[in-house]
Amino acid sequence: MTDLKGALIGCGFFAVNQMHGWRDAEGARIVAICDRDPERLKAVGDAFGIQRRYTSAEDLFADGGFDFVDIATTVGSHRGLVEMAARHGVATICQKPIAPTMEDAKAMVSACAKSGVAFMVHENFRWQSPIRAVKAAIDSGAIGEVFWGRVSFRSGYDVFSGQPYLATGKRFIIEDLGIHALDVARYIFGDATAVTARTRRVNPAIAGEDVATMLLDHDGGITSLVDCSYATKLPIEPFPETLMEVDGSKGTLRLTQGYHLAVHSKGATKLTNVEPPALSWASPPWHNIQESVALIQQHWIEALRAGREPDTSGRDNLETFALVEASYLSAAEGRTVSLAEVL
Ligand code: NAD
Ligand code: 89Y
Repeated sequence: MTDLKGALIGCGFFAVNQMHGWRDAEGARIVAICDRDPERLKAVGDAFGIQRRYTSAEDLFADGGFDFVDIATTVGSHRGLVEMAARHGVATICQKPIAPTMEDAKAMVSACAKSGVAFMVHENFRWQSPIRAVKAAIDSGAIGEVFWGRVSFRSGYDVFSGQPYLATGKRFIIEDLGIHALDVARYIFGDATAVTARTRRVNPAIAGEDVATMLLDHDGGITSLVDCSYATKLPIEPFPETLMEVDGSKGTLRLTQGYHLAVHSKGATKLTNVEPPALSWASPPWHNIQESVALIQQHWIEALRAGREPDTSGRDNLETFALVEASYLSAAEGRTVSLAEVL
């Protein structure tokens, strides 16, 4: 079977991981790249040997010659670029967060649906192998019926040096990182119906909130706590590990720092090391995230070939983005917000 051909827009900080992932992927390759910054375009083009280079997305789509586009720009450009791809009938992947507002996010999903093109949000944390291991342990029935859970990401890592824009936005941790933890909560515990959130800014040098705590009511009656912080200085820095606690009717599960998974059931505890492999191009401590980039890309290739909706399709991601919107609204108004209010 011939490889799917892809184009990547946005050759910045994170796109390098995506380019590595595509280089290793089976069944797809990147044939063209685009960035409005000529220096970034050259750096990525030279590093990955891509000859077709564009500083304008319009020109890229006008020339065509690819089956899908991978949009790795920051949030402000997502809607315009996804709608452009839909107009050209090109299947689309877009980085998280899908959009700055729910109105934009819905318009993007609708544009792709109207054009009949596949649309996936690059929501990769649920593809991390430790998170997959948690899901597999729950699905095995070992801890029985789940009634409570926690998804926790607490760190003091300096994310601002690599991603300076994170320090300047009115919104920070929920939109940037909490969005992943909220998606993991949906993936593990099911869709949520309501959120109660509290936020706080500890670091005076940034504009947005760097601490958030969210209480979720899930459809099936599970209660979960999703908490994230970039103001937490621990003796051993855990970035970028997502930790989990799950209580079930027959046992418990704990994913603790250092990628240790403990499943306690029937009076015995099974300990497993679920550290993801460091791929050849990995740069620890990012290897956890980097592996999930490769896995979500492989999922996209399989879904596109099979004509199946990807797990983190735009449609699915509206539910995750609704949790972001509901969390900000809840924190601003000091009340519980029903997801129906923001969807
Ligand atoms: P960045 O600012 O380093 O890179 C973005 C690039 O896009 C820049 O080079 C910019 O010139 C280019 N660009 C912007 N608008 C464009 C347009 N209209 N046409 C062509 N080029 C354009 O940003 P980043 O840190 O690489 O983040 C990109 C996205 O990736 C963000 O949405 C961020 O949230 C996301 N991200 C995801 C993960 C993850 O694990 N999924 C991790 C980090 C960042
Ligand atoms: O942008 C963020 C993401 O998606 O994963 C980690 C990150 O790079 C910094 O919070």
